Amino acid sequence: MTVNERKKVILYNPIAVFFDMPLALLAIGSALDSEKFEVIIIDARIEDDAWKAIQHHLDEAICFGVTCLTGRPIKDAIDISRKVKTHNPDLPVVWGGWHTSLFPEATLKDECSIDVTVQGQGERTFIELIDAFSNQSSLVDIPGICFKNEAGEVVKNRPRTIVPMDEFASINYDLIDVEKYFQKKGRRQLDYISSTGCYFRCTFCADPQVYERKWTAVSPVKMLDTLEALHKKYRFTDLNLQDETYFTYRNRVVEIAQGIIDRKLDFTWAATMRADQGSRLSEEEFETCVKSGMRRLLIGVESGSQEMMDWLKKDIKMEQVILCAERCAKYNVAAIFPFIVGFPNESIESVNATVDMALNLNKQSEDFSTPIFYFKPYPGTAITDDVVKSGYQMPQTLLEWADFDYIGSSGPWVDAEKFQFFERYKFYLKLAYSKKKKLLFPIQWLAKKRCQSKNFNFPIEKRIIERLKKQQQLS
Ligand code: B12
Ligand code: SF4
Repeated sequence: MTVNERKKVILYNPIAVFFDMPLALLAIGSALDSEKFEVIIIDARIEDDAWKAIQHHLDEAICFGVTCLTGRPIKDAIDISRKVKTHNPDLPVVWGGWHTSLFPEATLKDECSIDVTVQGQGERTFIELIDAFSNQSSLVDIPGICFKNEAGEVVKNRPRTIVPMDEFASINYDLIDVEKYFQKKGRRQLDYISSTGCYFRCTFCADPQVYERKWTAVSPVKMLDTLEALHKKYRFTDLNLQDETYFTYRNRVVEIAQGIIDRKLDFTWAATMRADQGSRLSEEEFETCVKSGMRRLLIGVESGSQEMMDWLKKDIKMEQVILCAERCAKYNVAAIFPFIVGFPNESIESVNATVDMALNLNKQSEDFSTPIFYFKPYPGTAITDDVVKSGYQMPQTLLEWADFDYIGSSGPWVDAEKFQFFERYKFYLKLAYSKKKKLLFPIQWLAKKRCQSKNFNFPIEKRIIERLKKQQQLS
């Protein structure tokens, strides 16, 4: 088969915030045999006119694949899928990703432009789907999908067991314009994911439901070979590891860090760390990570109250968070410690503990930040299942899920007074403890006083700074 005879597979990343590389599409696109299929990734965040770019390939395509998170991306994904179906009614439209993993059948029932939804890990499933489309064979034996049969009925196949990541082909970043992402990000930062799933059981997270507390990862040597080749090719200066829990196995992480040092790969890296896993690293092992370029960690704390952490089934002790913070401060590693407030029935003591913990962490290093989110009942989580049982009404249709982002809102369990307090607290924490700028010194001093006394009345500095920022954005 010549290159021109290859069948086209179009993959679409809907409009979203930030410019993380479309790792899901890269993963499923790289899994296909490049001798037989030409994969075209169209990312609405990058393309000036995504629909025009899609149309260009539509008549030669054998499948249109879409990746979709719950929330706003759904709206754009529906619009584009409908256009594709109108233009070419026979072209199979496949949706995969977190939303269809959580709502296999409902997504198909609600939207007639979608033919197949994929659940969980997609690489093997997509290979089998594309083979079936190109041979016009049946979908009944493909695990991990839900599809509409010829009678229009929705059929859910058996689930697919997680496949070890080492069995997959390496990711082909040439499927995207890497330089364009570097430009949009404003830095030569490569996104990469080295593991799938998670062993833990946090009750606010969908991972336990989607991956059934299973985990698989690329082995250290394969990962190092891949990173070395990618570094040579793209000259990235920073690696953004998107794994849910990168530090799952201490030996693996240390071997990779040591490999980066030995191979003299000159880049920094950032990853997510569970505090229990971080605290099990010896100081020497932590130092090896630092030497290999570890520059920033994201350590989910969620609450300043141990009782609340236990209720969330985080399986993390506060002392472990404190130890990780001390290490980061000592070795000048930046850290983001996200918190969540506004869980259903959260006590005032728990909220206060979170407020104090965030302040204490900020005091430890100007490279620490403590974003505070408001709890939103994302689907597929144990807490959401519980609130639904006690009568909480979740969105019912795919279109309603598209409106489910609450960006900028306080979520269902935070009243207006608390919301105002936290919006001010977050602002003053950031102002007071972020890197010191000489000019801002008096304002930072004042902001510190405000945070310590929790007094945010008459927030004149906030208004002035926000107004100045708005003017800057306009000009
Ligand atoms: C990068 C990222 C983002 C990026 C999105 C980039 C993009 N492409 O649009 C940004 C920063 C914008 C983002 C935002 C948010 N995110 Co986010 N994010 C991630 C993260 C860290 C990595 C995603 C990724 O690239 N994974 C790597 C790829 C290879 O895995 P994957 O996406 O699961 O894809 C596999 C399968 O799902 C499947 N598949 C996926 N798509 C398709 C398509 C087809 C056709 C097929 C066949 C298969 C398939 O095959 C792939 C390979 O196995 C994940 C956690 C994680 N590690 O996955 C959270 C995660 C997806 N985010 C999550 C959440 C909650 C959010 C936010 C709400 C956070 C917040 N508080 O604001 C927001 C809002 C999302 C929105 N509505 O827009 C949740 C999922 C929620 C949900 N139900 O959708 C996750 C799982 C984190 C978590 N454990 O809670 N996020
Ligand atoms: S929050 Fe993190 S550690 Fe907890 S279940 Fe989700 S992915 Fe795993």
